[in-house]
Amino acid sequence: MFKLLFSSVLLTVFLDFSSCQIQWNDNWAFGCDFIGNDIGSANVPGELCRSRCSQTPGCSHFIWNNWNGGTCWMKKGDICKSNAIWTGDYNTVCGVLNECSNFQSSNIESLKGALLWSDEFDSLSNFESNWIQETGGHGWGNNELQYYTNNNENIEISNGSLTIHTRKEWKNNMRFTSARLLSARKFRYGVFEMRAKLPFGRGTWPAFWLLASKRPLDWPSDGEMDIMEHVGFDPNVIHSTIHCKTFNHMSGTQLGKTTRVNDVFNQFHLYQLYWSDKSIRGYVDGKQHFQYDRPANSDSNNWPFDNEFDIILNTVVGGDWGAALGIDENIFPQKYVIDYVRHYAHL
Ligand SMILES: [Ca+2]
Repeated sequence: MFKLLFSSVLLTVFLDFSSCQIQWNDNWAFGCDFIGNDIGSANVPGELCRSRCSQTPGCSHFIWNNWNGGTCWMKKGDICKSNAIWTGDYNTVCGVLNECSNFQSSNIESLKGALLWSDEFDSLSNFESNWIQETGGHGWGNNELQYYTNNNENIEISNGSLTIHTRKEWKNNMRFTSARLLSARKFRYGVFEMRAKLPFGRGTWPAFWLLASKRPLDWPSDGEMDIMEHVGFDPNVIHSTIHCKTFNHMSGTQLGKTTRVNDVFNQFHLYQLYWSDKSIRGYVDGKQHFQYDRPANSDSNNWPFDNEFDIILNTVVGGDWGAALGIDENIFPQKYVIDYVRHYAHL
């Protein structure tokens, strides 16, 4: 959820043009050219390009068909959608993260153990004991534009669901109101699952994430695991990301993946995370799209993920990432409808 400096994030795709197979160097592709393959059809109507992408030296034969401040979308052969990192040098292009090729997906159901905790959102008293309703409007480290309240107008428990209502209304000098829920319980490891429908529109930024419980928090060193983030200007694209001292967006090194989902607004989808002392894996609807394994030389810089974490549910309005393409003020009010949040042991 902490996002800064997205204007400097680029994706470049390296391809072996002779076979149209990606040559992988660890998680990064290399071999930069793409000749004789028509990828024009990969362009998704209505998505955005950033001219700078197509100007990257040495990589003129591909099309940047989407740039959204951290994610590009390209579809050809085994290439899917990926986060990418720009090293800061226009002449030093990076690569598409190894997402589809050579990716050994695991079955989340086979990794689920006993159900340890859940909130099915069918009881107001359970809800009130399970969640801390964080309030305030100080921008939350991201220049966010909402004031979080604990009012019924922003938080509703009804029909077995939690709804976070995000509204266009002034509150304590902030232009919007919304809600942010912090789990009362602390978690270490397991399988986390949320079934939800997301708010719609440019400027919204709903999330389901885990943040280190430690206070005072030393971010990013204490760690963050974003199970689901969605920015309204890039509809139906789900981001799963980890941050720690070694890998975080402050230095452009955060590790994450994205996946395109059919209609996150009107349909419930499952957003899932597997977290053990060896691996962190992100899933949507049971399909894995992200993995970060404990490094062989793990330390607190690259693996702060043995401590307790809190679950956070919230909808941001604006923010450095969410408002990267402005805010459509005509979309409000918006709903983030959550059927349940569950925590299982992991196998
Ligand atoms: Ca429910």
